[in-house]
Amino acid sequence: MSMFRPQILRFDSLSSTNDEVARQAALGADEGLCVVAAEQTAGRGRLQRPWLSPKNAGLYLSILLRPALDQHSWPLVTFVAALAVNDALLHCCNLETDIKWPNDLLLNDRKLCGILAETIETSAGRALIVGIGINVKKNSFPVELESVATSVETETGQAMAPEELLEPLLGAFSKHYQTLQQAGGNENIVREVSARSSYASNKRICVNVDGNLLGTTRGLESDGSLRVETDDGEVKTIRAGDVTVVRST
Ligand code: BT5
Repeated sequence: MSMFRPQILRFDSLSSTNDEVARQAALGADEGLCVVAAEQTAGRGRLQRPWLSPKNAGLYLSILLRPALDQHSWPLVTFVAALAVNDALLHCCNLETDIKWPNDLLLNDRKLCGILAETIETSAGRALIVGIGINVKKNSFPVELESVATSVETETGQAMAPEELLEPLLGAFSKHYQTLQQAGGNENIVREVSARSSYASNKRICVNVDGNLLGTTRGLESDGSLRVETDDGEVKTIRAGDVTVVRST
């Protein structure tokens, strides 16, 4: 089992912390490299969607991993990151976030954090980059996103420096990453996520696979996939997708 030892590099401004980690990984950087930027000029979400990252408003970081894990366990590293952010926000800000499958943390149904995991091939083998964006200050997103986004400051009424979250986050990341690498790791991580997620079970959702799939969530598989029961009773296993809540009328 590899021990996760963070090595932090800080930048004033980057296009995207994931891109900088990819660049360094190609040069042979080790697991544990952690790139933090005060702002991102081209922060990304999934499917090339933007992640708005104004200067000193949020915590923007990416972690390089070279997991000695079975490939099918790699998606669970996104869960490790979600648990770490959930821990850090609880300990630093007393905020209890809801983990929304597969890669968001919500408060009052609004997004406080997004996670973007990407794999890349390097001469030292396949590597995983886990990017994390947390809205800390009120100005971390524009008014247009107010109905879907929130920040630590919005929720607590208190402004804090984004960097204050970094050490607790990395400490928690290290702990959960270790759990993932131990016997029964997948099941233990999935159990933790399920306990901190209102989305894992009995949530009416719509997910954008095969057009739009409507159903009720029925738990997580040990590889992190989401089980969804459609209205005709069929249970489907979803590996990736965008989930929206369906409110009963
Ligand atoms: C995500 O994508 O939520 C993953 C975001 C990952 C960002 C981190 S920051 C450090 C690292 N470097 C990067 O370049 N990225 C990572 P997705 O689920 O696709 O959500 C993207 C959507 O969230 C956008 O289409 C917007 O609607 C919304 N959005 C953009 N900026 C936001 C913000 N600051 N707060 C809340 N929502 C935002």
